Amino acid sequence: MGLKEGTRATRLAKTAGLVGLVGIGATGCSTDEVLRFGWPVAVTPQAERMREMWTWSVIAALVVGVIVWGLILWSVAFHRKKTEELPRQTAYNLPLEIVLIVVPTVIVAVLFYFTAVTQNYVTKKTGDADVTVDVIAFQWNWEFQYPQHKTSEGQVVSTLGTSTEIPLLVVPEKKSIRFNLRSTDVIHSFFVPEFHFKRDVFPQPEKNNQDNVFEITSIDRPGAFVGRCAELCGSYHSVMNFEVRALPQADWDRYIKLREQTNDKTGKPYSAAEALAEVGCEWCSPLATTTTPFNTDRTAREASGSGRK
Ligand SMILES: [Cu+2]
Repeated sequence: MGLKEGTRATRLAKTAGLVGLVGIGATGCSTDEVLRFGWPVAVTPQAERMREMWTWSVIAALVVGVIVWGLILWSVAFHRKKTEELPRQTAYNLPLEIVLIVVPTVIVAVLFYFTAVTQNYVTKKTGDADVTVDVIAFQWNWEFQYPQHKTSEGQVVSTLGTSTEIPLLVVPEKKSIRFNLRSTDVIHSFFVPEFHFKRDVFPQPEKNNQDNVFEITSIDRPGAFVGRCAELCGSYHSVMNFEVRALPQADWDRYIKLREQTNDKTGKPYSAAEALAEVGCEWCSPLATTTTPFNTDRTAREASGSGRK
């Protein structure tokens, strides 16, 4: 490489570095945000493990990407056709070919190992979670039943969404929760972005040989999070939303106790909204606030999720 080519390479590297820095700086993202590569902040240990796996996978992909882009740019910049003479040929280069087989195989094996380990952790079931929620999905809404709790009328405590009211999935923070999923019609999908997890909700899961149970070991902080149906399920799929309210332990205890009692004002068991209003923490609004049928505004959702840290 001549002197002229050397200075040209330095200049090219400097420009590329500058463009990269400006590019990253212009996004206005914090280091933490950059390392999440677009994912929301995790609120369960399972979600955090998946986020770590995601971050390292993207870094591995970027390392491979940078090497490939570098080689392409290097060839484009310094190995353009100069003469009619054929450049040195490297076909049938056995050591090189071995490297090109071994390196990708190692990369795939490492990714496979960490995927399997993470997946086993995320789908692990203990069978003795603190709280059990039966999730019933139907066109186009959700019902959340708490089989461990009965109302004053002897029925299972349940929260049912309607065409005018988005259902609230109220759960305690820092407790393990078991979700049993079931659909009464077509296939839906239970998705809370902050859990980094979705699971299809099948009709007759036993008959369809589907694992309809998953557990989270904790929701790490109190907060309000949005939930969605993530499987196209018909005309009003896009409005099939719910919201999660993770309550501090004392608030949860009061909430679930209220739901087992009769509301003197109505003469009926407390509804989810009535019980939440009675518990009265200012951030856990008794009605859906961030999920309205056609509101897809992501900033509104984040404002709610960061309501309390
Ligand atoms: Cu659905």
